[in-house]
Amino acid sequence: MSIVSRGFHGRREPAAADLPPGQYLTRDFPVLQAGPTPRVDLDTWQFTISNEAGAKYTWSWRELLALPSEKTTTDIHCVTRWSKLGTTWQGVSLDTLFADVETAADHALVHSYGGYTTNLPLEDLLDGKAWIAYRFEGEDLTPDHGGPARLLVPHLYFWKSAKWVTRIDLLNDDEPGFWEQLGYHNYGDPWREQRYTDD
Ligand SMILES: Nc1nc2c(c(=O)[nH]1)N[C@H]1C(S)=C(S)[C@@H](COP(=O)(O)O)O[C@H]1N2
Ligand SMILES: [Mo]
Repeated sequence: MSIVSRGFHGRREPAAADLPPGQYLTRDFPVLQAGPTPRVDLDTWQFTISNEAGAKYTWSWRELLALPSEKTTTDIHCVTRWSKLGTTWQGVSLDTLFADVETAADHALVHSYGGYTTNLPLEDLLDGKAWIAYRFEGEDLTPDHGGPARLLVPHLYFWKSAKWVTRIDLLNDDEPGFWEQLGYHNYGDPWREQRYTDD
């Protein structure tokens, strides 16, 4: 009998159908990032949406926490081929943050503290598909996983889920982010195995 129960966190046993092509299952939570973990002070933390006309919508940490939050349980898929099933997050839906934002733009470029960027279509941030997440498995999100708050867009490869998120620029013309400039796919759908530019 094993002392460590596989069902310890209440996760279901995975079915092969839960894994996108070329992915393997992991139960750890690897830390992947291009640079050091930035130190982000909650007193000066800001999240801003900037529309294509330059209008800015900004929230302080206190204002973010005052917004209605959601809990979501979802699978995440890293382009380096690990997938983690049934992860539970809490945060604010981008639908809530975009409620009063005036825009006709189609593209978003997400910016993080530390300079990381990633791009995606604005529609992939809306309709219940993305969150600014600040809790993971019932605990405050740790700095190595993007705390105090990260973007969570689980239907795309996990590099789109920018850690230490601070700004989303809405753009009329698409602009590639950090990994997208370095040869990763512009969209990154794990189910279509869109890893690299020409996939
Ligand atoms: N700011 C920032 N966000 C980032 C990254 C990064 O380097 N910097 N790496 C991305 C990549 S490639 C992955 S797989 C996930 C990893 O998140 P984790 O370290 O919490 O597992 O963060 C994504 N978000
Ligand atoms: Mo990644």
